[in-house]
Amino acid sequence: MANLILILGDQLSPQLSALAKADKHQDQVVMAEVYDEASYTNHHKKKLAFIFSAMRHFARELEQDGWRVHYQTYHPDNPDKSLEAVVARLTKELNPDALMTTECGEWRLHSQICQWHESLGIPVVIHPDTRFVCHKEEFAKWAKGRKQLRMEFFYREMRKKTGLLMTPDGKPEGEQWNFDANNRKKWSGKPPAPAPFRVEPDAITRDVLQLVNDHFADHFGSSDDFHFAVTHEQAQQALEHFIDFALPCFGDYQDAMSDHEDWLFHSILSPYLNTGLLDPVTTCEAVVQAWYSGRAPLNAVEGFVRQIIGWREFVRGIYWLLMPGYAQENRLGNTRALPWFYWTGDTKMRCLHKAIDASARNAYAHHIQRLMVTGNFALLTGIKPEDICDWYLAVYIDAFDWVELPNTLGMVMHADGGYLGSKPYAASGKYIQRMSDHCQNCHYRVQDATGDRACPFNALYWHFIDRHRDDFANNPRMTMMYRNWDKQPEQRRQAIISRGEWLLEHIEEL
Ligand code: FAD
Ligand code: DLZ
Repeated sequence: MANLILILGDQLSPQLSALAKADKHQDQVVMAEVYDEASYTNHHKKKLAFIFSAMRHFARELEQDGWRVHYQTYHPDNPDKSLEAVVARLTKELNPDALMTTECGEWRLHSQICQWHESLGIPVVIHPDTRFVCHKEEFAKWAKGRKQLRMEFFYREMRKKTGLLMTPDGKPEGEQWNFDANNRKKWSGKPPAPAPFRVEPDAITRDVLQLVNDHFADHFGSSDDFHFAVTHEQAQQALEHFIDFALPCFGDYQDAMSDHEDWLFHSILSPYLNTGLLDPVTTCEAVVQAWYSGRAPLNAVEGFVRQIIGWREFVRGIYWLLMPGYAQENRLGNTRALPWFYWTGDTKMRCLHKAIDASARNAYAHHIQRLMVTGNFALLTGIKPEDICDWYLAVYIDAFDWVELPNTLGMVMHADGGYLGSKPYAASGKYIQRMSDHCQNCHYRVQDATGDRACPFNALYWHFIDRHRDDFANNPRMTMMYRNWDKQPEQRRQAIISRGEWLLEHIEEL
């Protein structure tokens, strides 16, 4: 036997570099559902079901394509509880020349795999992950010597590199790089939001759902009504569904939130992009084609492309540039534990209840719910970065450390001192009122900052601004906030701070 080819649960791409280098007539693929990967966080039940089912479907596709695949299905009594144990046993049994794999998407496992040659006693060859536009080294080169890293400038480089939305003479289509200013409409129910793409579970997915319910019953969320794609073909259909039904309004309502609709006009493609069921560049190409053929406006198409070749690549670059130290960052010195209602949704704050409830049912909440509701509350109340990062890693179907950590620790918590955002995304209840209809159905009154029924976001916002004066008062993008705060009569400021103190002391009761 020649080599073992290890494929991880988020590496389900036929073009995976480790496969491209392998010989299907000699080498043997290894895939394994293992306890260690299934339990490093309290993964949502739907996330576990999605990954296991997609892994099983991919293993079957590889076999149909002529590969020999050793596949371990999950069972709590399996003696091999880690990927290393599975590979070690096969190394003893099959005596391969080497283990080949593609670089892993997170530091935890990557640093383990880098040591495996010692325990296995054979070479471990790690191929680069070619499923991203920007390689790690290229990002490091781009970042070198820059005082500040800004997504917008990185994004322009990626537009030039891919040619996406570029004219033949090298200019951005529409004569603008970024149409974000057009993407901030409130949604009032019209046009109606499309139903999300659905796949009814087949026999493999039904088996996996049973397994998850039997062995991971204590994990977060519900496995009911599982409807995610689990194959490349289905993921491609999900992309087409998005282009046909949601993309035309994606830009306009990208920042909107609704009391009645979980998915709005979002693509719900992140689980497929992050596990290899969809390729990011071909996905963007299909979306750009919709603009060229007049099926979607430029603000929607540019906004979508920016999220993928801009934000998605940018956060990955930052992750690999700054790990492992990045995960320890806590520049705002937060110490508060995550309130229990993040796990139950049991809070009178309507926007938080809705975002957490959707997360528990769907293993999904859209970006603005993550950033401006659950994220904003964690920022304002000073939750420990490790607690809130672990929550996001657990509850979302698309959550993998390389993308979750920079978004949470950097973009939301500003715990990295500003790598991901030039100012914290802190907002009062006014923002939530402007972008949603949650406040109409809330126990609290968004127009009030003090009093028992005042929206907690209001006093917490000013409390945050006040207590972090040393951190932000010199930030030019925050000057206006400090000016507004300092203009308030002393008595009012005192009342708001007292309300803020009370809220922080009674956080579990909100
Ligand atoms: P759409 O709104 O349709 O956007 C299209 C695509 O753009 C997404 O599928 C995604 O691939 C990409 N994208 C958009 N924004 C970002 C971003 N900020 N970073 C990276 N990619 C982006 N995304 C993840 O894929 N995994 C995570 O674990 C994750 N954790 C997050 C945690 C927090 C606190 C925040 C604020 C954002 C997080 N995001 C994460 C980014 C974003 O919220 C999700 O990618 C998006 O909500 C997925 O839904 P969608 O596919 O419908 O996205
Ligand atoms: C997330 C995940 C889960 C839940 N289970 C497995 C598994 O059993 N086997 C596996 O190979 N991969 C799994 N994964 C994905 C890995 O944790 C993933 O490769 C890392 O998070 C790196 O991004």
